[in-house]
Amino acid sequence: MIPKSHPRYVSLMTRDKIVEGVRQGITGTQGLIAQGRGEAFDYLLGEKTTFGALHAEKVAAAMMLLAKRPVISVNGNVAALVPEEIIRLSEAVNAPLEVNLFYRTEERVNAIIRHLRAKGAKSICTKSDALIPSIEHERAKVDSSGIFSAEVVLVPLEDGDRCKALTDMGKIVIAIDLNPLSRTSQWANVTIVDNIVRAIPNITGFVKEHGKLDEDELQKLVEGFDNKKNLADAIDNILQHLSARK
Ligand code: PTJ
Repeated sequence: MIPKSHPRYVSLMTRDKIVEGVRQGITGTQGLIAQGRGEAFDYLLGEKTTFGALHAEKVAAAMMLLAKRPVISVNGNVAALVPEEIIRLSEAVNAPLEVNLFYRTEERVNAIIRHLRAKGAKSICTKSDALIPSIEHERAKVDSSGIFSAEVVLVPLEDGDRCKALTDMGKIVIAIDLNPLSRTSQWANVTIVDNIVRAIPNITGFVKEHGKLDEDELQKLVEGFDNKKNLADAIDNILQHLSARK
């Protein structure tokens, strides 16, 4: 048992959630490696939400509210780390959840659906009757009334190929990825360079704030967002954080 007074308490508890996800058959073993990579970037960013990430989260909230058909993609890491939080966001923006795995097995897809339902999720797209064009085999499978026909897709911890394929389909892709250099980060329309455990509650918070805004006001928040600049700022944040530690 890790005491709350431990200086790395939050990081260690997050790690435990991923380990528990693997134990429950929700998270893939590769999810442990992904979490380690994420942790390293989070460390370089100072383990806090930067001003740029907060802005991207605000834009993401507006985009999801503006979308007629937003969908939230859930993988094994997301299901282990932020199940309640992702359900809350899904309800706030009226976006169904869809389990979409990189290392897909039907067993794990069903385990995640059961896990989300047990946590209270009501809106989950569960068919796998469509394919993302140009993606090979299992990880191309999606729901025709979910990701396949969505206008805006939130993809936390996505892989680069699928992110590109979704943008090629004309969708607006919002990624959450602590690595500003990843192919996913580069391909997405909006990249939130933040830890998912902070990003999801922040987006939901902005959705609540934006609730009072009309469509034109939401549109103004979205207009002019430049993802290249957003990513360059994230790299600057890392450099500044490192220089301050010299
Ligand atoms: O459950 P599955 O089968 O869909 O598999 C999910 C993983 C995440 C294992 C799979 O998509 C994968 O291997 O992803 P990658 O290629 O390792 O990419 C994950 C990206 O997410 C990396 O750029 C990490 O830096 C980033 N990342 C990891 N943990 C977090 C994170 N970003 C935000 N918050 C995190 N907690």
